[in-house]
Amino acid sequence: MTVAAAQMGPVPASEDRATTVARLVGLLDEAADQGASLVCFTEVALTAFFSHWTIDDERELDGYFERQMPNPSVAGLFERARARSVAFCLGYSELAEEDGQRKRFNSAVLVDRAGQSIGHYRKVHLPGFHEPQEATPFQNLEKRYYEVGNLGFPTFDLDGAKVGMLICNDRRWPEAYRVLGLEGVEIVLIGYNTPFHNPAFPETDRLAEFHNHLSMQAGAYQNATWVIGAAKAGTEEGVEQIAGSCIIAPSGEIVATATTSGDEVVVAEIDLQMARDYKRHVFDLDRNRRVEHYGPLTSRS
Ligand code: ING
Repeated sequence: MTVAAAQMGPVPASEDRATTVARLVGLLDEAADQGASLVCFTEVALTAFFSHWTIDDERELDGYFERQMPNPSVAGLFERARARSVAFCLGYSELAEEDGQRKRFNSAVLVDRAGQSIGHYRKVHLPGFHEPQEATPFQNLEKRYYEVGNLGFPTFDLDGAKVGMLICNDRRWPEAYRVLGLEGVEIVLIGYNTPFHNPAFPETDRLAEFHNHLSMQAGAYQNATWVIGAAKAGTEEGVEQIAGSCIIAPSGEIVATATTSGDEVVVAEIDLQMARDYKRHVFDLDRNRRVEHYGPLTSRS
């Protein structure tokens, strides 16, 4: 099948949803024109990555969240996808009502080629802090604005492929891929908003792009799966974010990558059989894993 990573340039805090959704529709059209039947959009694709600054007013914060998915502001994207018969994954900030409580998640939805939502994921690994940090050029307040996802790491059947979703920091954690790998995942869709600069550990800034690809290439190879990574790139509200959107094979090889830090579609034809071959001939998890020795992985943090 032909798949695409739909990289976005910055989404200014001042940009209205209609403008942003029009950008997403344009990227979907461009991917469909190149034969793609699955498009991976980025994390928090509908707004600026507001976790990079302090918001004290709850109503202002609510403005960055979606109460339903789909909803009128994104209907155009769902309709266009159905018209072009293209499935997609979309990252967004979710304001849910659960057990009579408002809960906020950094979420992603998987939509099939008929425009129906068939998958839902809520980011588990929230980096950063709950309290604003002193003397840093920007914040990461995901622990302040979002709760830890409560849907686990599910997989979904899409056009004969087993598909899973991760979000940003999740891609740095081998456990996240492995749960999907145990389900036989064949395509992992990952959106990310990643600054070049880590205020707490600036020595690693020069490696931001290397660590991005390293994490996803390792996840792909070690779980014999295709990985599609889609960035929100460029300088958004003063924060310079890496690009590097890419499509990675179960061999760990990057088969296609972005060459800009703006809105860009990265397309590749992938063969699911390659994932099945790596599962069978390299890892064969059922035959080779020794779970009797892995206890600490789930009993110690
Ligand atoms: N952003 C970053 C990411 O994991 C980060 C945060 C950057 C953590 C670099 C550690 C090192 O790509 C999000 N949104 O998770």
